[in-house]
Amino acid sequence: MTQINKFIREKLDAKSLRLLEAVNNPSLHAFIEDAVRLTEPDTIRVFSDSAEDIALIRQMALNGGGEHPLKTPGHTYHFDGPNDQGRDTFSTRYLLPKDMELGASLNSIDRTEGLEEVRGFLKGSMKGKTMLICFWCLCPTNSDFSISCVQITDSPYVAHSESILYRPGYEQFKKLPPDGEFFRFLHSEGETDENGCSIHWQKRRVYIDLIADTVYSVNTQYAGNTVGLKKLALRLAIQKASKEGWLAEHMFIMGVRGPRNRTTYFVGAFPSACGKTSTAMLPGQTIIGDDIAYFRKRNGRMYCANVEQGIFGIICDVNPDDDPVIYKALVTPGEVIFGNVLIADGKPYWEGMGCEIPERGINFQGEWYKGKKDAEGKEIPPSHKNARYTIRLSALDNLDPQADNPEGVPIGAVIYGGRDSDTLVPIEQAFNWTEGIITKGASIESETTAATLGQAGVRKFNIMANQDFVSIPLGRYIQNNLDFADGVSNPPPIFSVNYFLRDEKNEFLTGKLDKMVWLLWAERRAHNELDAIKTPTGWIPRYEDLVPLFREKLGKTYTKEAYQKQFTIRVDKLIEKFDRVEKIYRDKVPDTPQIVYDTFENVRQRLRAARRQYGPFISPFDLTA
Ligand code: GTP
Ligand code: SPV
Ligand code: MN
Repeated sequence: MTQINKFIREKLDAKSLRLLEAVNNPSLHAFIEDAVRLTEPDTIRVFSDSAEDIALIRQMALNGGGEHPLKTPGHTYHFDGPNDQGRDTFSTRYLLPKDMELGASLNSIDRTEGLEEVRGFLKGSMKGKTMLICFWCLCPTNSDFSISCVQITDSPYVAHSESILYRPGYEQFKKLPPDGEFFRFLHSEGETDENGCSIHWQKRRVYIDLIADTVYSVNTQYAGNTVGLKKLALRLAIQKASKEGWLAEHMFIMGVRGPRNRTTYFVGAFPSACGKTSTAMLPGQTIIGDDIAYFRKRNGRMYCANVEQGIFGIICDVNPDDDPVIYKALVTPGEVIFGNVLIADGKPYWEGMGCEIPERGINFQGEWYKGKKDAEGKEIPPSHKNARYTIRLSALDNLDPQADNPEGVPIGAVIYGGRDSDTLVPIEQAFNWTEGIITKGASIESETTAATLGQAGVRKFNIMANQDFVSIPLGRYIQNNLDFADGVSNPPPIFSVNYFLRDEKNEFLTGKLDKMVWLLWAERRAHNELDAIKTPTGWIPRYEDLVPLFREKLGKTYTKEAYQKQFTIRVDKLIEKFDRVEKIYRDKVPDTPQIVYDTFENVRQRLRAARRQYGPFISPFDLTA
């Protein structure tokens, strides 16, 4: 039994003391002691994995801890302040020691200076409050994927979110050797206003200490800035993975159903608010995860596991037609947290839900009525574009039976997507792993969304859709992805997808459920069951292979005109894209592997040759001929 320092003991109830004493880990105790001295809570509560403790966290969230009940049993709602509605990529920084180099494209601050600043903001931040200490696990427990974590927070909402999103980790933590590695998260919402929202959002900081596996987060509540195990842990995991030879990715994992009841596991990376959840929740398929995946190699095969056990998903345009599976889960009794939606009469409402929205209610900025304007004269929407729900995967009908397998599942195909209005076709298969990683993953550009603070709709480079979370030099990150296929006898095919292509009238060229057809086509390609059309940048579907999929799976007639518009190769746009991306590597990524430049040049040469033969727009029908 570990001796707990007297000044901490005095703040603990008997059960919490017992739980802490049972963990024999000096660095855990040192981390807690430091956090207590720094934030000065009145009381401290420690939670185990028991159902009783998990229920208590939820109860604390409802007793003034950031959540309120709704009419549907199990449903609650939470608001983040008007200036705290997305990830703050500006104030999220790596604490950079003097001898570490991350390159110009990663946001950092000198470690000594940053620690002083963030710890200054945390000083005394829990006075008069209860500190919660929770233990969770990234990925299934008892697996080579598992990483133990401790979260310290003064927000029961944050702890409750984690209890939904992550596997309990107290028992596993007890089994860690005394010098075992674990991730540490310290969060304080700071002072809050009458609505329970952080007042000092201008002093919001999320600082990542890579050498101590610790993340500090202060004066914020939005889960992307506070829930340690989500994107804060992803940043720590990418560095750990790089040292140990595995990968940590911003990816969903799903089972795609092929012919003869076959299941092929797909992983897919899309920037925030660009389609991971909507893809993983496609009707008729099964979900394993929707946001973060770890990859490991075993016996010449690639495996992946879901880091989470829940979804923190966007609740905008979720309706019975476009997202039937998600919609059903959100109107069924059970544990759901609704964040930043409109509340009226004890019910949640959001934009694009497919029914009438009340003209009054409360939302993220307080009382709301239709036509209400903000300080800048802009009309306030009823629910925020980045409003979110938090739900356990076990509440869904479409959970894959392998979701909690500690071995993970074999990776059958990889897809990379982005919000691209004018360049990429809806789906294309790369010629091989190396070209796929470089021309699909490492070349993603995507228009920004409400998931991060700042202007939306700006085209931005986003390597593997993981740009915001990469914590190693980008060149090394690409090399790690390339090397991951070493020793793999048959690496999975890599595809690019684009759900956001528009026509000259700015209308989307594809419907929201069309992605099912692209995936089912890719599933057959992964098993070498269909031929495809060769373009300068990869393989695209033949018209005749898509027609039956549209008819059988979506009950739609797929016209030649639609196909031609969607799959026309926009040669000049593609050349411009690779020019833009190459410039970023040349200007900002000094450790870019030479093969990246060579591949860009090869692909551009193929594009130029095709332009000479066919002109700047190539119809897919011309290529078949
Ligand atoms: P994060 O949770 O932020 O990582 O996002 P995500 O990648 O899981 O994004 P999600 O699937 O929730 O989609 C985000 C937005 O894209 C939603 O508002 C969807 O309605 C919209 N969306 C998804 N698929 C399509 C599509 O095929 N077409 C169009 N036009 N919009 C789509
Ligand atoms: C994202 O922004 O990619 C999300 C939501 O998945 S957050 O929790 O903010 O990271
Ligand atoms: Mn995400």
